[in-house]
Formats: sequence, structure tokens, C-alpha cells
Amino acid sequence: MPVCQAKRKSQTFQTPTGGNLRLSNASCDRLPVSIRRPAYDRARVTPGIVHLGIGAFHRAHQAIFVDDLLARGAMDWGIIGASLRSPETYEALAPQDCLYAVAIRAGAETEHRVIGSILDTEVAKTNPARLIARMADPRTRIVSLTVTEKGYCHIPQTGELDQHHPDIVHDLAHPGAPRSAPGFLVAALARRKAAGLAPFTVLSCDNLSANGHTVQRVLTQFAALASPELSRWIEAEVACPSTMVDRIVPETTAADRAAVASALGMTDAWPVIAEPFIQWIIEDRFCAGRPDLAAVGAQFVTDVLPFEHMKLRLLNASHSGLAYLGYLAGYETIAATMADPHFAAFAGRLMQDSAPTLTMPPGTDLATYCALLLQRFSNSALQHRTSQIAMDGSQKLPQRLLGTMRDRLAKGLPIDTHALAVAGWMRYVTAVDEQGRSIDVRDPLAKELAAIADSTGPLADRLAPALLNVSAVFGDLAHDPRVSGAVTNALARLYAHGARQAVQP
Ligand code: CS2
Repeated sequence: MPVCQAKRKSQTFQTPTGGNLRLSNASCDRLPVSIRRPAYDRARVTPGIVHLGIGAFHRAHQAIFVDDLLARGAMDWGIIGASLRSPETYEALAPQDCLYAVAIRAGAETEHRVIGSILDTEVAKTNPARLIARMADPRTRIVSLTVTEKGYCHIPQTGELDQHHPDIVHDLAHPGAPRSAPGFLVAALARRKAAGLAPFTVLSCDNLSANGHTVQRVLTQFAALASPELSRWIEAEVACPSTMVDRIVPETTAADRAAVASALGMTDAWPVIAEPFIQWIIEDRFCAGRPDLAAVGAQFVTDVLPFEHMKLRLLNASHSGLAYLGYLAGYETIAATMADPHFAAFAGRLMQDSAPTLTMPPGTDLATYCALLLQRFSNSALQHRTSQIAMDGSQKLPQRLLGTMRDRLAKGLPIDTHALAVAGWMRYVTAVDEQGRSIDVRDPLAKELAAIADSTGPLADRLAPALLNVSAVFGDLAHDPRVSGAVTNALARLYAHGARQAVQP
């Protein structure tokens, strides 16, 4: 594995004796005894999983389940992690043999643990051929993904492949050097088919509706543009189980790096921070074998949908609502927003209003689930920034808020609470906050949304209908007067009174 220099010199930890110590295989036995570390011989682990999108979430979630599996002797399920674009994770992890720490925080308590399940890292952009070769390697039986909603290059409202997406257009023209996740998956599957190898399972771990079906649809539609035969093979042979993944993982800050370094007694260039809660529900449908993830706390089920709806419509919906409205009210983190009783009550109302559209999965109880969510959101040991969750709203709104609105309308129920969350997004994407300061809106549609806001000005009865017309997000909801009425009213309240007052019933 090529070794790079750590990017940030300031990350180097000075030991009490003045030396520099960095987390690695060699330094692992100098960790404080209290810190849990890989309980297996890493040199004997072989890769079974290639993971696309090796960000903080994957490292605080699936990689930990796999670390536990390896400790139970399932040594052929190690992970090769790939970043599609940025070399930052590679640059941080490569010099430390891909070891990293997870800091699990609740209140004043932090538990540190060093994870060893990632064996090697790739940067797809730097060497696309090598990543395709890794995925086509017969030892790879699962390719998993956390590439965020926008990484699927689909139309958020319909779940269909966006054939005009610049990365899709590029990948069709350059199948040997793709940029997108669908481009890599199809290139590697084509390679396996040509070599007479069985396909790998594609395991989406992103917060999308029916993530398995969505990725399968995107892959078959993409492949069909190049080879209908390949597309048919993917449809018939490649298993794409749906999953529900849950753990709150805020972005790692400089202060986190310093705190982890002092707990470890050595530098970790990129530790991850997480809450104690962790959940992974997986549809049991694999085409090339699977590890016994149930032995380490994951749950295999035949139908993920009720779990997915519960999580997207209760957790993620209220997360997004709190993020937009909390940000507008001047709160930097979810915990700070939740400390304001008006916002905590608003989150509770959003959950209450989502509930009639859900069938709670077996073994779960609505009131207990919601109470736990409110408690998790209030975890002040996590600096989970409202701006982080506010990112990519155009890709998140359909599965978090709009599906619930549709279902409530079909039942003849009012939609005001959800409309206020949507209005919070609208106010946010105008890129100007309540104090007139600019907002750094990060969203693939940011330019289009800003142009709409510029053309209408800050007038609820012009802005709301104009944004509702963005069909990739709202589809036919724009034409329902109950939707335009409720969203326009909520936006008018936001402009007139500000978010803090608007969330009060
Ligand atoms: C959050 C999620 O950033 C976001 O949009 O709502 O990442 C959330 O923290 C996770 O889905 C929790 O499992």
C-alpha cells in the first residue's frame, strides 16, 4: 500500500517525552490498556467487501459490525474502502495502516475503540481501473455503498436514473474510467460477467426509499443504455437487498481530533465520533454469500420497508425539520435546537403527525421509539451541526417529508406541521438567513434554487409556488392546492415572525 504523508502537521501528537506517535499496526500495543482494539490478527484477514464512500458514517457503522465479525473468526470479510473523489480519507488512513478510532459519546462519558476492519483504501478518481479490478476480484462478494442520496444519480422524486446527470453522461462515454457509483458498479459487474464470474451483492446503506430497489433500478437503467444484455443479467442475477442503517455521526472537528489524540496517547488523523445507538436492518437476499452479521447485532428480515419508513419519517424527517428551522433561529447544533422547548415540542409534533402513515415493524413501539429519538437528538456530547443535516435537502425531502404529506392527504389529514418543515427548507435555500447573513447552501440544485429565489424575492406567495414547481423534488404535489396553501402559509409565517415563533402552535 503506498504511504502518504499526513496532510496536517498540527495533527501529530507529541508524547510526554516529546516524540511523535501515530496510530498504526506498530503503535497499537502502546495504546492505553483500557482502549479496545482489533481482537484478531489483521495480517490474516482477506477482503470480502468493497465499500464505496468511506466517510465517517461507514466507519462508525458497518465497519464496526465487520470488526466484531472478524473478532469472531470470519476472517474473509475484510473491507477495501474507496472514496469516489476526495483523497482526504486515503491520505489520513493510509499512513496509519487504515486503523482509526471511534469515540462513542453520551453525556460526559466517552468510550474509545480502535477499528481494524478496513484493510486498504482506494481513491476512485486517482485510479479508477484499480478500483474496478478490486470489485471484479472473485474474493469480493459484497459491494456496499454509503455515497449519500445524490451519489445514486437518480431523480429524487421518482427514483429513476437521471440520464442527463453529467456523471452518467461521462460514464457512458468512458466506461473504463467512470466517476459515479453506478458507473463503477456496472463496469465491475460487466467485467465479472465477461470473465464468467458470479456477481457480487450490491448493498446500499444510504437513507433512500427502498434503497435496494432504487440502486437496482439505477443500475439496470444505466446498463441498458450501453448493453441491454448486461442490463438483463443485472436484473436477473444481482441481489440488491434493502437496508435500514441508523447511527448519528457528526462531522469530526479539530477539537475532536485533539480530544481523541489525548485519549489514545497518539495521533489519529481522522477519528470518527458517534452516539451509542446503532442499528442495521438488512433484507436477507444475497447472491454471493454473506457474513453472519446477525451474530454481531444486525437484524436480517424479509421486509425492510416498515423499518425504513419508521426511520426516515420519524428520525430523518424531524432531523431535517430541526436542521432548517433550528439553523434559521440561530442554533448551530441539533442538541442546542432541542434545548429550546419550542423546538423539542415541534420535533415531537412532526413525529406524531408522521405516525398515522406508518405500520410499526414487529418488536417496535411507537411511543418508545419517538421518546428515544428525542433523547438521542438532545445528546449534547455530539456537536451535530444543523448545517450538516441541512445539506442536500433537494435529495432528502421526498423520502423524509413529502411521502408522509402525500399519505396524510390521502387520508384527508392536515399537513401543516410537515409543510412548516418544507417551508424551513425553502427559506434556507434562499441562502439568506433571518439576520440577512448569507447561508452556504450545499445542494446539487443550489444554483437552480438560488435563481428561483432571486427571481421571486422573499415573498411567500411567489417563492413557495415557484419552488414547489421544481419537479425533481415535488413532482405532482405542486399542483395540489392543499400543498401550495399549507406551504405558502408556513413560509409567510416564517418571513413574518421568524422560525422560533413559527414553530410554536
Ligand atoms: C441526518 C442523518 O445528515 C442527515 O441528513 O439526518 O445522517 C442521520 O444522522 C442518520 O440517518 C442517523 O442514522
